Amino acid sequence: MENSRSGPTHLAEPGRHPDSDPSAFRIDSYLKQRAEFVERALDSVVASDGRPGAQLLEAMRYSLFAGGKRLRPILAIAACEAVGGDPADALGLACALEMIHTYSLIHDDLPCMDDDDLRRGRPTNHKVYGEAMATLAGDALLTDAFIVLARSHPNRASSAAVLDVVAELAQAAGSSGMVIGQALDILCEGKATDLATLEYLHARKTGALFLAAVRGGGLLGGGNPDQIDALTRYGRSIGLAFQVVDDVLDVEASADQLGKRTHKDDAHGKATYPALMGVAKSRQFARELKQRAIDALAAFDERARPLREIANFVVERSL
Ligand code: GRG
Repeated sequence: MENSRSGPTHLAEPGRHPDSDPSAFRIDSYLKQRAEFVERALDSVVASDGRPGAQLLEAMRYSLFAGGKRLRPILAIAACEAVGGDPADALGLACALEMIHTYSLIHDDLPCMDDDDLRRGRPTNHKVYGEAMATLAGDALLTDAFIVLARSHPNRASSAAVLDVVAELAQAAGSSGMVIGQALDILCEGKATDLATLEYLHARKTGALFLAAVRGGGLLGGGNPDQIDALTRYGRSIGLAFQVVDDVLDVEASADQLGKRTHKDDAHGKATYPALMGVAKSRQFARELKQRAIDALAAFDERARPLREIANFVVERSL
């Protein structure tokens, strides 16, 4: 009988993890190091092992290694470090978040959803592998994500805490999180939508994964209830700020810059922050949200510096 731990989803030994010398902190090198740390782990958990059906793994890896910013996994790791945990404690969650995020992008690009040809500067998954294989690659990434997380063994968290994080991630991804957000996005297309509805939609479609990242990272790092509460406030603000900036970039940036089609929100009749409050006010709102996120971390020490600087990165980014 096949070993239940074999296959492409076993989280291998993480290997050397990035060091954190607070005196030499630079956000760009922090983001690069943590992204590489996650990518090495992803390479081992979604690895082609020569079994029949290798094209499925190829399709999964095509989108997984297409050059994403790895923001959600980095947030999980940064939250874990902020409460005193080791980056490796959040590595299973980090991989799971990126796998779920990648599945959502593959499915979002399908002809039955946004029907996009370009993502992360490359042809979309279904353009290369066909709709059936792209759908299955997304399904497999979503499902395998939970194996990777459930099999992780953080040093500072109990099995019960890992189980809580599994449930929170499922909730963030499913019918009360990202999927309902996507459904609402489709249902609201072409209809008058007010700011409260837009915020409700985005808290689910994109915000829920950000929140699961920072809460999960904090829980796996052994954070106490006050710390998790603060991370929850940080996660809500940063998730919304990310989306406001995403809407602004869709209006202001070029397709070359973003590696995906732009101006599509308007073309699809979607409600956006720039459409409802204008670009300048949207940018101002994003900066207010950044400040709220940073204020939520007031009780944390220097170990929360990456989270504070990520808040700035999310709001000032250009891609
Ligand atoms: C199909 C269930 C299902 C959900 C799709 C997230 C989503 C829901 C659709 C993606 C559409 C979209 C562009 C949403 C805006 C926010 C977003 C997720 C942007 C892309 O995230 P980044 O900037 O991407 O983190 P990278 O490529 O850096 O990983």
